[in-house]
Amino acid sequence: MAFVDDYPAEARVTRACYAVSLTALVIGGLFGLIQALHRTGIYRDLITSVEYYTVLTGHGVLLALVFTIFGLCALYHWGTTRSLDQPVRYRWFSWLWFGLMLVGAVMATIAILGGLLSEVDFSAAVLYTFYAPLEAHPLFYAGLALFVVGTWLAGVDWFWQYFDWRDDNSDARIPLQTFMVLATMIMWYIASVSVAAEILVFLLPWSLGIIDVVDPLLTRTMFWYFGHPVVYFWLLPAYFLWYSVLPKLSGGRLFSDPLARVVFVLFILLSTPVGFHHQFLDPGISEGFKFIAMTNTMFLLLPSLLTAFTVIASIEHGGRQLGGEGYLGWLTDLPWGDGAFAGMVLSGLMFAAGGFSGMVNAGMNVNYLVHNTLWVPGHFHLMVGTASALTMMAGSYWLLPQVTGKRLRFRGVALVQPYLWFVGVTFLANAMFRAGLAGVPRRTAVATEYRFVEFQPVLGDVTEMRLQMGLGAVLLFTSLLLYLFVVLATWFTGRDGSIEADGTIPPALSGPEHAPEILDNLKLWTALAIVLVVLAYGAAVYGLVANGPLVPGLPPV
Ligand code: HAS
Ligand code: CU
Repeated sequence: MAFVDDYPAEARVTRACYAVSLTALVIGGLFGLIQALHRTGIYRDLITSVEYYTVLTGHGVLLALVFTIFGLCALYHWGTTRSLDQPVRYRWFSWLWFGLMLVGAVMATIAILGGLLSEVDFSAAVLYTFYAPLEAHPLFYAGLALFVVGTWLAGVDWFWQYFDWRDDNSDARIPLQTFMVLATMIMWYIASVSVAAEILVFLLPWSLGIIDVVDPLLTRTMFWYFGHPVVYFWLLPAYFLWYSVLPKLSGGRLFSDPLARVVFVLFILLSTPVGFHHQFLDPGISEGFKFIAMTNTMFLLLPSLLTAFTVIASIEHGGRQLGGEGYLGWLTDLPWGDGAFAGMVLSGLMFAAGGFSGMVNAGMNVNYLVHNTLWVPGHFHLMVGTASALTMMAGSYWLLPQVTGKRLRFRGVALVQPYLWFVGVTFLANAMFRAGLAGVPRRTAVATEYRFVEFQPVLGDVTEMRLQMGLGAVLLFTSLLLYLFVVLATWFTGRDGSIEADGTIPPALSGPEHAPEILDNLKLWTALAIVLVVLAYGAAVYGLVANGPLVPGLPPV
């Protein structure tokens, strides 16, 4: 039986999340294209330099927050239901969190779009990092607050499913997909509490005029406490697919279930006590705290390097099942002609490049070179813009048939799409990295009037880099349209009935019986994670609030 027949209510929620995610992808993607074309200098008149910041905010909020997080909800709602074989406790509750998130996202989007309309006098050009001293209309902050509360309730929904399952399965190991969902949500609760407090205690009252001033350094610190772990809220759904679906698509089985659990436990522990690596250049936070954050960040590479090992070992196993031989011969036997497989593996390759640029960012001294330059957008277009986004797209080629009951249409287009994305992001990110090293700033509405005379790139020139970014953006947007086409065609015109995607996932080569029981002790990992957070942040935050939470620190001398 297909998922949509067994769990029609859960499939409906999953589809609704996909619909919102897709809408955000299209609008946010269009904003990205406009910006990149503006930056080429040739199409600078598309928007004014003031509108640039509104468009940039819309691009960031719609893609990094709305597209990714609704995509996560779609995936995780399906994942817990499928792996526990357990319906949600209350159907209305799923629609409650979905509704809160949707209303919140719409409110924030309206506030942002206000910046493009001369008839209204509200705006929210505060960028997707939205900390003070930039100030947005209250609608923006209220929308974000609702959105975050919605995600918390989504987590409650999945925990309830797990508790209900546990009642009938007291001795069983947590199924791997559910384990990944619960671990992600524990990390998210620990991380997002500070952004909720930042919004509700400081930014919203400030923009409503209830309080006159806020301490920019404190609100930045509260943002970045959340701002690093949020990147794993985008990444872990991709890991969820790489660990559970990709091995099957490769023709094999997951190499090791215990290693996958270790990886997710490490993310619970280490995702949060690292936020200061975004503030290496902030005055007012002592070097010692920054040094601790740098060290923790280097430890945090471990789960991703373990993932590289486990996922590639699983793919190799699949390639060998399909007849591959020799050291590298298995590579050619993999199903490169399947869009879902190709999309995930191409994402993984780009993730490796993005991860290495993350190591560069994380070095305290090297960070001074790249911070606030185009290097950083180069890094994250490989990470959230490809590892997360392209994996989610590829995953939906496999998942949509299960939640709609329709056959995937236009498989050829679904195959070209990820390769086109791969080529597009190669142009975009490579040019961004080079431009960043040449000193070209990020988040700056510079078009042709800025001559960059003081920059001397080792190779090429800045004009050529900006053109390459424009070319990359055009290819990425074209790929996005192809994706949209396949999804809409499948959803609305796909043939009913036989669903070719078989939703079962084969057991791991080394199964959960080899995983020490302690790995499933989520209470223990939560407690340890909180201890690490207190150690990394306690004294630093005390220093920021000791003179009163609304008083800015002493100016740097
Ligand atoms: Fe980052 C800035 C450090 C990961 C996103 N990051 C950002 C920003 C974003 C972002 C959006 O330390 C900008 C924020 C802003 O607007 O200011 N980042 C890191 C480090 C990691 C890292 C150390 N980042 C991510 C992920 C993101 C993301 C994941 C989104 C999803 N990042 C930084 C730092 C900054 C920063 C500084 C501040 C910069 C500044 O100055 O502003 C690590 O987690 C990366 C670990 C990854 C690896 C790669 C392992 C390789 C694998 C390959 C598997 C291969 C497969 C395919 C599956 C070590 C797992 C193979 C197939 C075959 C067949 C061969
Ligand atoms: Cu970070």
